[in-house]
Amino acid sequence: MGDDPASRVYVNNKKKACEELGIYSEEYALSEDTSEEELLKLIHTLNEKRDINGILVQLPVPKHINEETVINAISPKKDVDAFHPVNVGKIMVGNFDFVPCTPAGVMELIKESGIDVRGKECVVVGRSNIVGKPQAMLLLHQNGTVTICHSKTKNLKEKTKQADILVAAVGIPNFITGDMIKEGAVVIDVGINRMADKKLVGDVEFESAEKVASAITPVPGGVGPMTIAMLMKNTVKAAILQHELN
Ligand code: L34
Repeated sequence: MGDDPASRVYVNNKKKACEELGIYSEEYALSEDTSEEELLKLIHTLNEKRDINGILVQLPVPKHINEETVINAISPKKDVDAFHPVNVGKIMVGNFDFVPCTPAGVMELIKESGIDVRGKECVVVGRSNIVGKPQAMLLLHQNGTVTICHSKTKNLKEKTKQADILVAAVGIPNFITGDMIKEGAVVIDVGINRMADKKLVGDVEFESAEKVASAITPVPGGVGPMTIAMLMKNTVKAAILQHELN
């Protein structure tokens, strides 16, 4: 909804990924002033449509829309973002169908890099419902020792310095600097901050961080594309599950 330029880029990337994979997709670009009622009506229609297996409302939504109401309206079976409370609960329990795309992408990067999470000190900076909280849970499921830090955390540097695996998801450009990172740590940068000159910058100051990290993700070209890959994975899974259930 609306015309957030970042959302435009992300949604276009998602549509492109669908095309490349042969996943049928529909976009409903609703104007900024669309009512919540209208949005909910559309979601209900899509919930019932048999040829639609996944539904995603790109966030953020305009201020007059209650994000929670919208998320709750999506059928948990089609909730490829895994934002619905039913899916959030399943993630907490550890028996889940869908994994939220960004944290799932982070886990995939860790796995593909041959990094074992078991017993490692994992520090997640940021506690959003979309990234920080589910990220901590996924790391915990892999037997990491997880600390969640946020804006009220005291002595943040002391905490981040402990991390074998550091995930930055605060949304503040260059917030994590090299001096906050332990030698040899794995640093994963979830932040995508658009600077005045249009340049994309992560939450990690790459130049100082790469000198101490054993592995680090860039922005752009790091977690962002993984988010999209995981959305595709969830969508295929949704289709399989729905065909088995129907
Ligand atoms: N409902 N809302 C819902 N689901 C999501 O999973 C998202 N998210 C976040 C914002 N709102 C959402 C995304 O899709 C962030 N996000 C996202 C998706 C794709 C990319 C970044 C964030 C991405 O493609 N990043 C590219 C560069 C993009 C650019 O040029 O701006 C990269 O290389 O990081």
